This record gives sequence, structure tokens and C-alpha cells, in this order.
Amino acid sequence: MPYSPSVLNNALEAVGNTPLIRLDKIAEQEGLQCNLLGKVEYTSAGGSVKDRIAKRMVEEAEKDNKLIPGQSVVIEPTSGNTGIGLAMACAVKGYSVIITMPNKMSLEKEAALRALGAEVVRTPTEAAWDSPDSHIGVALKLQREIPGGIILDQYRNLNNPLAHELTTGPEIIDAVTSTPSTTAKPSSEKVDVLVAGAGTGGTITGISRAIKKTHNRDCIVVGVDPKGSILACPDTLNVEGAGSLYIVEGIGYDFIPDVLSRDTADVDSWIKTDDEESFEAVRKLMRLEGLLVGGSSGSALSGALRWLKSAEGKCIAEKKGANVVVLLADGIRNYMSKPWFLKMALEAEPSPLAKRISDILKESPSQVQTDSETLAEGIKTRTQPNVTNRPDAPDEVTRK
Ligand code: P1T
Repeated sequence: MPYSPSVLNNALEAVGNTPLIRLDKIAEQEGLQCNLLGKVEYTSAGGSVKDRIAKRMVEEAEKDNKLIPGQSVVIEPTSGNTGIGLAMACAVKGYSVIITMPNKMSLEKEAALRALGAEVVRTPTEAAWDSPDSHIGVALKLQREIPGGIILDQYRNLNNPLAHELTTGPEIIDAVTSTPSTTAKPSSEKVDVLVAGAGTGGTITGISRAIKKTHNRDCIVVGVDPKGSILACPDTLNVEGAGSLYIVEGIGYDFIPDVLSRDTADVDSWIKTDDEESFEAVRKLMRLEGLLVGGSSGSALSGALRWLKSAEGKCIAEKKGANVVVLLADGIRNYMSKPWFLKMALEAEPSPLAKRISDILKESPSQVQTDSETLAEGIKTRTQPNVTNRPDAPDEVTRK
């Protein structure tokens, strides 16, 4: 649905239609001649790229009379974002929801899910996908026991890639083709490269199909898979760090989901990423581009930059006007309490400006915080327990 200036009927109508934004400062810092463009999915109503499939899976199940308001209980194993999309759709439409989610996924996702009315069951992160204790195993058990229980199953449901083939892909194509090439901002007016992380693989498979079938069959599609996962192709890429746990959420699995196409006709090549480079890329997206993205967006950017430096990607990196689209799947809202983010946000080096602020405030001693180290560390001291001068403390006290 294109942007509508009129009143929307409900939150589901605010899913998708996300912006494609130039990442010029990063491109310049990396010495790229091509255009680097971010598809920013956190502006979707539920906060991620997965809203689109949640909406479509629910609507199609309704068309097939598989969902009955007041009776059906939607159960879904998820790393959280599909769950948030489903919980949002089910809040609007009146279905109960149970989400099964590995322990590693953030508290913020669980809080958002519960706020939307979902029940949340946590499962051991290390449980293999086919173990009865995994998020998939527990969802299956609940479905067997709960009357009206239905798993829409993002790992197998064709509406997952189709949602991206019909919405995310065409939005990217529209944005690129409707932006004319100028001397200041040259453009091939085509999508030349698409880079996206893979979890279920629905996003990369669906967008690839939209682009290659209807727009540019020579577009190069690059998949990003964390070290420790087995989705990348060929399998030899997955040997380094095999089986290791990683912190980034939403991408990578220990099985190949049915909806992921590993056919090189759909995904041309793969890059493996680690946590450290992903979080460094998140910091760049925030500091240089003002984009409050989540961890897997960092993986996608880092994968894109590594690919552009490879023998295969170099000619694109050096081509003025070539369009490289990076899928930024969710936002930092999901990770605000995660140590990787707090460290990045609150423990930066003291800046010259922090020193200056501290010098000014020291001239008139008061209750105002004046220590430049603390200023640089942001709210660290205020967030320690039992500190009474936290600005938010009175509110907490009143509420107790
Ligand atoms: O599933 P896929 O379309 O491949 O999208 C990958 C992905 C990337 N980034 C984030 C933050 C994600 O949440 C996901 C996928 N998420 C799920 C599979 C889920 O259940 O939320």
C-alpha cells in the first residue's frame, strides 16, 4: 500500500512503506564511488521488517478460514520480531497469541510482546532446532495441547517470502527508479546490489525474486550470515566458528528453513560476519547517519562493506551511480538494555565538549553533575541501583 495522507483504519495499515535512505557519510568514509542506500525497516508500525510477513500470514490464514476470532490461538516460534508483528496483528484482530522465543533474545522484545497481550515462553538458546526444548519444539507441543492452536510457521509459510516479493522488493525498486540521476547524485536508476541478513531467509529470497524477475535480472544479491550459523552457501563458508554462539539476534540458524533459497539464481553470494564488526557498523549508522538501527542491520552493513572490498565487489564499489541497497531490519528499541549497546552508548571516550561542559558547570558548584568522566559516560552513575539523585528516581519512589 503506497503512503496514504488519509486516516488509516488500524496499525496494520502502517506496516511497511519504509524509506530508502542514502548512507553518504559512510560511503565517503569507506571511499566508495557507488551509492550506498539503507532500507530502514524500523519505521514500520511494529518496528521491523518482520511486520510485513506477520500481517500477510494472518490475512491469508483468515482468507483460508484457518483463523477464527475468539477461538484461534496463534502460536509462533520466533526470535521476537515476527512475534511482535503477529502480536500486533492479533491485538487488532482479536486472536490470542503465544510466542516461544530463545533466552538469548532481548528483554525489550519480551516486554513489547507482553504489552501487546502475547504470552511469552522462553526456551534454552542452546537447544537444537529439532529438540523438544527448542522454541520450535515447545511451539509444536503447545499446538498439540491447546484447542484452536495454530502455527502459521514463518519457516515454511510461502507468504513469508511472498510478502517481501510483493512489498519490500517493489518499494526498493520504486524508490530507486523514481529518483532521477543528476550530476551531483549519479544513479544507474537500477538496483545493482542487494545485501540482507538471513534468518528464515524470507526477506532476501522475496526481495531477490522481485528484483530479478521484474526489474534487473543481473542484480547481485548478497546474503549475510553470522559465524556459528549454517545458512551461507557453499557449506565450506560455515566451517570457521562452526556451532559457536553469537549475540546478534534474528539472523542465522542451525537448520536451513524451507523458505530460504540457497539457489545462486536467487542469492548470488554470501558473507559471514561476527558480533564485533556488526556492533561497530551499528555505531557508524548511528553516529554518521543518525539511524537508530539494531544489531542485524550492523551485520548487513558490515557484510556489504566487506563484499564491496572483495574481488567480486570492487568494480561495483568503484562505479559511480551503481546502487547498493542494504536492508536494515530493525531498530535499537529492541536492544536498549543489551550490554553491547549500553557499552557503545554510555562508555564512549570523554569528548572535548564533555570537558568544556564540566569546566563551565564547575564554576558554579551545585547538584548538577560536573565530572567530565561521568558526563562522558552518560547516565551510568544515575542508573546504578540506590542512587537517590537519579532524575527519574522520584517517579519510581512515587510509584512504589
Ligand atoms: O527471517 P528473515 O526474513 O531472513 O529476516 C532476518 C532478520 C534480520 N534481522 C532481524 C532483526 C530479524 O528479526 C530477522 C528475522 N527475525 C525472525 C526470524 C523472527 O522470528 O523475528
